[in-house]
Amino acid sequence: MKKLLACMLALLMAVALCVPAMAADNVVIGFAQVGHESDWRAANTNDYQTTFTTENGYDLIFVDADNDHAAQMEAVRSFIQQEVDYIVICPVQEAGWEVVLQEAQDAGIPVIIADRTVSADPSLYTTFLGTDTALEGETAGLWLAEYLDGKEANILVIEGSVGASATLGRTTGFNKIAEEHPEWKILDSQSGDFTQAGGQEVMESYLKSYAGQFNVVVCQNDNEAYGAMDAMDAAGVTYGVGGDVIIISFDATKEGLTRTLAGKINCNVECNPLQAAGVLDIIAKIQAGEEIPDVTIVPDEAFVAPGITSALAQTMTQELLDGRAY
Ligand code: GZL
Repeated sequence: MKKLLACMLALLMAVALCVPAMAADNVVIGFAQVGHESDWRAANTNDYQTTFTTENGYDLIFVDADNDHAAQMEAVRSFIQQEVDYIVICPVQEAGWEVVLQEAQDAGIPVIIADRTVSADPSLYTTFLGTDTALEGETAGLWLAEYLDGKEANILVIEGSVGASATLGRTTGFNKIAEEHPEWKILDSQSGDFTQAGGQEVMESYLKSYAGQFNVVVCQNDNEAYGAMDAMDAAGVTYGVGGDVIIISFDATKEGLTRTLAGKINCNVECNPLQAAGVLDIIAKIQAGEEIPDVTIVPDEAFVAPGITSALAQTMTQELLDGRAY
């Protein structure tokens, strides 16, 4: 009998060691991430996973929705069933969130919308933390106006994922400035889905339809810019400082700024992915019963290639690049 009890105890201990520890008093967070479409997203995911650790008193239940809105709503419903303490959503798309946010609210679970916005009424979620993508789009437009100084622009746009607030914001912001410039023409604007493959595919199509007709390509993230560069390289079209085509990109990731420093990207508008600390601060305040803001905007800046001076952006240097956190 004693031997049997000893074996059972050893077995129980072995099982306990295999199951990742979810300490009883840790704060449990359900995190519904957009997917893994870009370098920016990888940096954003890593930031959450290295911030909300068990050692820091959190248990992060992470779901990668692979750019699928339905999968993301399913993840949120699973968090509700698991009775997590908080839900954080980086929404794939802006629309279609009313019902599931109401379910989370009915379950008494605070929801933090992060990175991208939703069109649902703000009363349906606790707070938003992210960047101002419309301002990012405006900054890109204002820089182009400064750089062209009255010259004509025939512009091709490679948009981000359809329906994503980052796409909608950057497009609205850039177009607001473009409308002030009758010497500019936006020839086309299609989605590259925030991926390198998407950027290459759209650029290949543009090179067929608009060969020799354009002098500016606006890529709504760095990965699309890399794809566009691949397509232009294959077609023998020059770009960047001293090239025939001006490239504007968004995100200012390490690779994006490396290519900006190399003069391949003329202007790169930052979108800061390091947002987990801000979300943690909000959760800590809620835990402590403190007031929290309805909206927290993570600040951005812009960068330009060497040889370009701008009142709107920093000129890239190796020192600046070495100091970048992502
Ligand atoms: C912007 C973010 C966007 C990035 C892309 O806030 O949602 O999604 O610009 C990413 O790189 O895919």
